[in-house]
Amino acid sequence: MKLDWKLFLPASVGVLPSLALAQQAEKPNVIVIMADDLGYGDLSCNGSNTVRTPNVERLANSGVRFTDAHSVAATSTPSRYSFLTGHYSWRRKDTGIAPGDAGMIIRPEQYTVADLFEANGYATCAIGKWHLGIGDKTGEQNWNEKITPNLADIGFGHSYIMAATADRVPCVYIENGKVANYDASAPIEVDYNKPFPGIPTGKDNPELLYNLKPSHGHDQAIVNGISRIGYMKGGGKALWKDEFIADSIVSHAVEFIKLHKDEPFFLYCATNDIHVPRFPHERFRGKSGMGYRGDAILQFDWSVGQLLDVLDELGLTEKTLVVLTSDNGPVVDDGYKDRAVELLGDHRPWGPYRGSKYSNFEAGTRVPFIVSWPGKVKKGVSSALISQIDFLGTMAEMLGTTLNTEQKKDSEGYLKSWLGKSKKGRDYVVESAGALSISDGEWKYITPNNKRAFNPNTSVETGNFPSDQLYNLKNDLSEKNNVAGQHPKEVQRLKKILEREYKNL
Ligand code: NG6
Ligand code: CA
Repeated sequence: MKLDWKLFLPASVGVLPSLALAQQAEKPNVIVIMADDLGYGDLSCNGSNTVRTPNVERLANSGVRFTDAHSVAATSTPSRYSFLTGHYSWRRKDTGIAPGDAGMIIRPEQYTVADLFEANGYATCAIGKWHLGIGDKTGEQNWNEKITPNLADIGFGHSYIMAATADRVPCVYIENGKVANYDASAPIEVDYNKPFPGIPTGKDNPELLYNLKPSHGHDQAIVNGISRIGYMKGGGKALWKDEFIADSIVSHAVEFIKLHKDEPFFLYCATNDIHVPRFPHERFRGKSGMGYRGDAILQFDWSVGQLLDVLDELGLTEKTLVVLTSDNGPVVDDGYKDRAVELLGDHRPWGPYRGSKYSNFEAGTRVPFIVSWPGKVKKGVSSALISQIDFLGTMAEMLGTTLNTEQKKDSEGYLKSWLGKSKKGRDYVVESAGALSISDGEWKYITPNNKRAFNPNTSVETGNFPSDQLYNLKNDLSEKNNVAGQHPKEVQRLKKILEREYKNL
């Protein structure tokens, strides 16, 4: 049963379309293409000349490409939580990188952007990487039956998802709460604590890893000749094959679009690319010259092209707002020996920025961001400071729906900026990667902490430091000079805003 979030709110604060807004409201189809770990510099439209992404370029040419857009966090679960709910993930302790058997993190009573679209008469759908848990309690799902609560309880009328990531069990797709292609002859069991007796693992049976071997971690369950995080038993014909994941996601997305071509729809299409294990289809292999990481970028670009093609084919391009972004910054070695480091050459996944995924430095959260809506956007490049936290608020603004304080919490409407009609974005963005940081576009402040500054496995500069860090992004884009000592007033000013945000004032 879908719990009604309205029941948890005082009677006076339901969704009320404001009259003035409702009159201007428009209901384009909305497609979000959420890439995984795709860096700002992984796209040719963002200036890379070491990789070609023509389909993303095609989207950028029909829309606004942002140069200062941010995810809320530098890893997937907290980033996506904020994107879909408009609440800062750092307000909750349980939004860290989720295991594949995590219980549903967004609870049915919480308002989501899918609820917003559903309430506005949209057909809603989530396809691909989820990573926000499913079922009531961590570790207690019965993967052989319908799992509840599931995405239908938070506004997604249809869903076809991977529970977490491709490197985490269970390695099956879940369609509307049930394992897709379920194979009754191979019941599924998942355990994140101990191996199943008699079932090989990457650690004990490296000879079975015929597709990819781990470089660090990822030595537990073996599926499709690749070892993963977590233990798993069974699955049979429901188990995915990594080389077909992009095709599966695209074909389900295209099917949804075709089915709902005559009504407004919201499609959250979260690609598996370019997260590890990178194991693209053979038609992309060897095509980038950078190994599977680069090939996965080409596969991502192809996926984008497929979605744009079907919109063209159905005459929906002008009626569809597309947002393309990434959940966090890039990482080169994220745990598999896929030769990404060796073959990187001159490619700079992080673009001109310092850091990467997991990092408080800019590249952790300064993500690719394109908004296209032909005829409605002012095409071009925008340096407006924007954040994914505002997706909910901005869509509500577009639809003419007034959200109450609890629903939108941290999310504001920036429709004019998102459509390229205003150069002005947010006054500041708040980001998290272990520590909290804040940037107003010129000054960036990172809170002190005692965590490690460098991860030797991933070669990530985390941006952690035991005292205040302040960078001037206008003349030090790559955050080389900590000027906190020279500018105590700026430090105090940004600290104050952060404290105010933290207390939610
Ligand atoms: C890390 C994994 C990494 C990736 C990440 C989540 C290891 C050693 N590393 O713990 O491979 O899965 O979690 O990435 O296990 S994210 O993009 O989904 O946040
Ligand atoms: Ca990610």
